[in-house]
Amino acid sequence: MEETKAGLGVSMKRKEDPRFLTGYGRYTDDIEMNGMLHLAILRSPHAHARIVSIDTSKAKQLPGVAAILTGEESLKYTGKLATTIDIFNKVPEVYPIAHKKVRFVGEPVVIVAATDRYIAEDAVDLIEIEYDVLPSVVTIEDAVKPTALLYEEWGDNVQQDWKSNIGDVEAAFANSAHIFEETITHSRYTGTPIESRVCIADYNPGSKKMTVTCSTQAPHQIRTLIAQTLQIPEHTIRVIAPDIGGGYGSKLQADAEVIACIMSRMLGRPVKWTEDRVENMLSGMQSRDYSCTVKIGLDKDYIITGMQVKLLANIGMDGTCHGPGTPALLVAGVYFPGAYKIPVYDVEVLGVVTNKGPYGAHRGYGKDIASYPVERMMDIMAQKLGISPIELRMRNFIKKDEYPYQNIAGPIYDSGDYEQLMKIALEKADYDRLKEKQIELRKQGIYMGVGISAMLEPSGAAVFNGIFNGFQAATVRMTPEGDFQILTSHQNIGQGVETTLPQVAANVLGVDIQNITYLYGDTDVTPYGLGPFSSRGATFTVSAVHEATKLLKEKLLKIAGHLLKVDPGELEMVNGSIRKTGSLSPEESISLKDLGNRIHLWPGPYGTLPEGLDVNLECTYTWTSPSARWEPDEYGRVNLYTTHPTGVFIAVVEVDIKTGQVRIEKFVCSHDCGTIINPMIVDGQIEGGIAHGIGGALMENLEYNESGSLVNLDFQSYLCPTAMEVPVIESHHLQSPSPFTPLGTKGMGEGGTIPSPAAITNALEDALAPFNVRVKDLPLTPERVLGWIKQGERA
Ligand code: MCN
Repeated sequence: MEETKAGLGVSMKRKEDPRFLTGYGRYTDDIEMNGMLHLAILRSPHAHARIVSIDTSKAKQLPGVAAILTGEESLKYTGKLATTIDIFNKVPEVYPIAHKKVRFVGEPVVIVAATDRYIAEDAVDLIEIEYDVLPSVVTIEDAVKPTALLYEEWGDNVQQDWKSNIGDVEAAFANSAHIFEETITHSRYTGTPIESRVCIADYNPGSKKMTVTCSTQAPHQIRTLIAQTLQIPEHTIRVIAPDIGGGYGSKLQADAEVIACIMSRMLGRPVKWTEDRVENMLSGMQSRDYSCTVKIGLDKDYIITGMQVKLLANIGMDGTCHGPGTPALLVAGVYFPGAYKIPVYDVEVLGVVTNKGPYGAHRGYGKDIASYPVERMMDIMAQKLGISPIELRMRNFIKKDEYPYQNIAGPIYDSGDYEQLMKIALEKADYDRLKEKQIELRKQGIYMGVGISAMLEPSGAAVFNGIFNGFQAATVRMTPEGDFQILTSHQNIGQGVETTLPQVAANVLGVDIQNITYLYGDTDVTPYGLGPFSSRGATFTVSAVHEATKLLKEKLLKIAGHLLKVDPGELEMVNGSIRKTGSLSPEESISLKDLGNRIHLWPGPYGTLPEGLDVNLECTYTWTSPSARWEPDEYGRVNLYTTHPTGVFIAVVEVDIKTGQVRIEKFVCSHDCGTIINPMIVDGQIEGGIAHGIGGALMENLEYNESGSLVNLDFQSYLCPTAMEVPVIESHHLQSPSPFTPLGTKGMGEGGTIPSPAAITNALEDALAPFNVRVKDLPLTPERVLGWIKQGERA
């Protein structure tokens, strides 16, 4: 039976937008409950210190204070924080509330519950704590020396140390015509969702059930983590996630959420915790912050002979329990080869703990780490060889007919065509004209540059909680009125799934998406699943919805065939009806409304349904990745991602050499995420992703001082890009369907962020070529740019 294509490839306006744009979005903080208490968290002012004593007596006297809990006292109610992801790393013993020792400025030390937030904050001010301050470990160098140990039992500060080598890299370098080596660094930055984290925990002492309403990307993950941390049965916890104001990976953890549960269980009352912006900056998920040494050999034709990478990352006080951070380094470790054919590969990944804040997911999750150093190297090598960076990339790209392609480190790339993407991007950006214009402008003292970066976005990952989880379930049901509901665990975090998932079902059912509702955000209602991270939606969730809808359609056709006395194989579903293919006769057609109504409310005739067919109009399908593989192959390699979108991004910048100001004139990208469901949403995702990349490249930087205090804690000192800094972004699409998903779709929500810092940096070096500028660090602030112009350090 032919499926209609009505739902796919159509730029439908987002169904969810009217409620967001008119102020009717309902967020956790909008919820008030009878008898609800409010939490304030006393956080450590020191990066590293022993807790000597805590005196809460004065705070307890304050009218309105209901309870005060220290870390030591909390051990009656909680175990250590459960691990979000645990692969090839040490797991520290960290608790929701610190006891004995604090390890970062902002770590929770004492919790106050009071009748309102003001009283709770006043009580926090009355708590007296004596600390024995310890030397702080702030930089990678401090950690390696080591200046002090964060977890004494480890004997060092290394949380992750992973190596892999395939082939003899030294021999490859010995036989190379050219060898290049650079150390490339990236600053620390964070996701900054508009809505910070909020949680209401409501323990019912009668039913012994905990209802947790919170701003999370992944309700089921949070439920599992809370159950494991509090060591209570998971079925006694219900997690509800209302509308959420962005996630970007920073809403996957359960730490303060666990604290809210402890307080509610202690008090038998609902409690609310609303994170303020300072708390979000201090203890939200931080990312990047690495130094990466890349060595690449080329033969006489500039073909890569081998690659060696040593990645050293500052993962703060923890990268496994507060958030799923540390394994991002492993993702980088296997994806440095990127868009290129690398015959010999040697990689070492080292993640060291320091007294900076927790390390977690942030749009890109290690694929950005893999991209930036290598895409910078491509330009640096081309500059040094005096050849075009386009030519160098074209010679080394994986070719279209080589897919599915196994990257030397293990991942299996599904499909793509980098050469074509490069041609499209160059043509659409009018590259040759831009380079001519660059020469003309330089004569006028205007420094414009063009930078290229190839994009690879592994999407659809399959790991959580130390286990392989390569599946996603979806339920699709028909209502008595003949409309449809889709249920999955995939949270709407602003990426448009209330529209695109109905489009996927509409494509199978041939109905309008207005007749299909997407339900999510309640663990008591939806099937178990991991939610949106690693852009797994268009890989896992879309595939599960597609298959579940097909099952339901098959059932509906069988029932309709029975009613109409027509073989189901001769029926079609069009415009809200099932009819004999091509027939206009009312006797040979039944509307979905009539069908749904009769089956649900008027079941009489269905006693005569064919054997084996029930009247339950609800189908669930669990889709499993056909390519993700947890068992290592003979070289110890695994394949954790299912699909691999590709692209070529071109940034055009202008640099004011008097002020050092970098202005991005435009971004042009060619992009391939396989079959596109909604081109308008995909374009919006690319734009949002590029805005994130612009932030990291130009302005966002979590600045820690020598004693480990974060100094820029608000949006006046921590700058995020606004409409002023985000230029016109043009996206052009190629569609190489993935052979690993039923519709050929690939996830793409992080793809804008991954390549843009390298495109911008390459453009800046191109603009400032006459000054021999070599970029040393991000972000590209005016002060730094002016310094580099003065130094002119390009070798
Ligand atoms: N899509 C499509 N066709 C494709 C691929 C995707 O139409 N071939 C659509 C999808 O159906 C979905 C959107 O594009 O509506 C993004 O899909 P996908 O790439 O599958 O990503 P997820 O749904 O898994 O969302 C997660 C992803 C990630 S990992 C981060 S981080 C992120 C992001 O999406 N955070 C976001 N986009 C965000 N957008 C907003 N507004 N806010 C965030 O916090």
